[in-house]
Amino acid sequence: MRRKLIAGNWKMNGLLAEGTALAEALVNLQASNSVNCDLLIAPPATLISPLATLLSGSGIALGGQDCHCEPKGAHTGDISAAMLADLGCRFVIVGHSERRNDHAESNTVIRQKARAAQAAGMTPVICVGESLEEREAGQAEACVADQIRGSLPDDGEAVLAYEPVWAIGTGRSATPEDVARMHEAIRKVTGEVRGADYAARCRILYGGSVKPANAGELLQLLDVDGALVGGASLVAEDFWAIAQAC
Ligand code: G2H
Repeated sequence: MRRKLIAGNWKMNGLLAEGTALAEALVNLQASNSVNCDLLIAPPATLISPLATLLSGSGIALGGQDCHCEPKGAHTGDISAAMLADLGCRFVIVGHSERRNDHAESNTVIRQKARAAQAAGMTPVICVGESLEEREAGQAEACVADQIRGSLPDDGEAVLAYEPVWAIGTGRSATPEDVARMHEAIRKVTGEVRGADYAARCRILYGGSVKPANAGELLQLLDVDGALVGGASLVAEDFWAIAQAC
């Protein structure tokens, strides 16, 4: 049985005061309500240390939004997986489409980052998803299958996140039928790459304009094991409502 994971990807949002206030609001919500899922927050790197203190003992896990593939060295501006783990991160997002596009990250680099995360004792959340052009050309499943074959490590734990690029931050979520079909395809490819046992236990999240209004119908789909939430994770009550939809 796969326990659902609701992950908040804060992206490049949150100065110290607002980020800590948001985390405090979530801790307070969690203290007075229970949810039937695991919770994860991936704040900007500048907020990881203060949030590690705030979230300590809360049951809300902390994650990074990216890591370098090398363990250390001359990589100005980058953060290693070990640095994230050292601050208490248990997860790190790799291969988000904003990184693939803004930083020209290839599947090969994303796999190296995922391996670096595993070596540091964290679980990578590996993002995949097709562009609008690829979907309109009927290439969505082939594109996502290529991304999985190219970026999923050969062993070790990983979470997968299907995020169709055209649904990210646009307010336009994929339909439940689109999501159900793609998640089934992702589990099939994962089985081809890693075997049936691993595919059966691998959590596959959906991301792309998840909000309280659509979380219920997405999260009840058979192969949807949680959500990677961007914009709605910046409002404590909305993030909480999505978690309560599990
Ligand atoms: C997709 C998602 C979180 P949003 O990027 O990773 O963001 O929910 O704002 O579409």
